[in-house]
Amino acid sequence: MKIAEILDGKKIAADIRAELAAEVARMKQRGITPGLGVVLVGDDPASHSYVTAKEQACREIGMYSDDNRLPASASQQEVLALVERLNNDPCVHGILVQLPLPRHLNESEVLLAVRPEKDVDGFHPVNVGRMVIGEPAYWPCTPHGVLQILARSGVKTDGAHVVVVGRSNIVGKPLANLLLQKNALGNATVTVCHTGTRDLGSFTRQADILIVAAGRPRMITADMVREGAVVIDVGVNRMSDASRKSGFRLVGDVDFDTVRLKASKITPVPGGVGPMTITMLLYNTVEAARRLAGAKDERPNAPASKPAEAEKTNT
Ligand code: L34
Repeated sequence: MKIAEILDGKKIAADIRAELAAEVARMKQRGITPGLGVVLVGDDPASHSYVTAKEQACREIGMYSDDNRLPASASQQEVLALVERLNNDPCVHGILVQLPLPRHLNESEVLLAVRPEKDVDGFHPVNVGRMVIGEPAYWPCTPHGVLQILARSGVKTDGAHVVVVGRSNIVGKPLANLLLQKNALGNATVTVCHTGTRDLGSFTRQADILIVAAGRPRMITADMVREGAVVIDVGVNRMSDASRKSGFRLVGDVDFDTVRLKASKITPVPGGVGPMTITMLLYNTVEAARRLAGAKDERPNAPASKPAEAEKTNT
């Protein structure tokens, strides 16, 4: 039996971060230091560790990060006031509002308050809309990271049948849309499955590329995967484990030990999609800084709206 090749997200992330570090160094010579404004509300331990990792990654490539942590009791007004300050801070080119927000807060109102040209998560409806119609926009970090893993591992999406399990606004929906687009990273035939799908396995077994973002530990078992499929596991589930110092270990949505005997390529958890999510946030923020500094960008997914235009649409 052949064992799947591991798609090393950590290594691909390190390669992209090295490219970004060089770009940041060039920008600094022109007097621009790309800056990320961070908003973290509450004390969810996973969110804290992701945000800390994002800020550390910023510093490692020479970027500036403005760290803002509010207590779980923070009011909607406090969060909105913080977002507004970051909107108006010229040192901040991108804004990250880490999700989920505590339940008493109105998440969509907060996301709508972020100026679209600083919306490096790609969650503002203006960016979502632009992405869906194929206009230049900030692509959400996890979906973009998945596309980069595929592209940089030589996995062709063109003409492939990609089955996405999960329909969240931050992963499944945008990923399905990006994969549909007629460009080098897309042009796939896309099937989206979710908790309402009957006989999930009958769909997942048809996948050339199976991408799982359902948030259910080890839900994809070997019998649900076609021999030779490429499997991307977006799940990061914390399972309690008394033998670990942290008290938990990370488990994906894919049953790695059995699926790796069936797939041709597979991402591990940890060390797969997670590090790419962080990296694409840096990428989008460097991009935002270039744009806000007036640089023209020729890349296919470069955000095109001028700050003034984008501002109009945000009112
Ligand atoms: N606004 N909220 C906003 N943007 C995002 O892009 C996110 N996401 C998701 C949750 N909320 C968000 C993240 O940042 C998930 N996510 C994320 C980021 C990083 C990692 C996982 C999820 C990550 O680095 N995972 C590591 C293991 C980390 C650990 O040890 O806990 C990995 O190797 O998978």
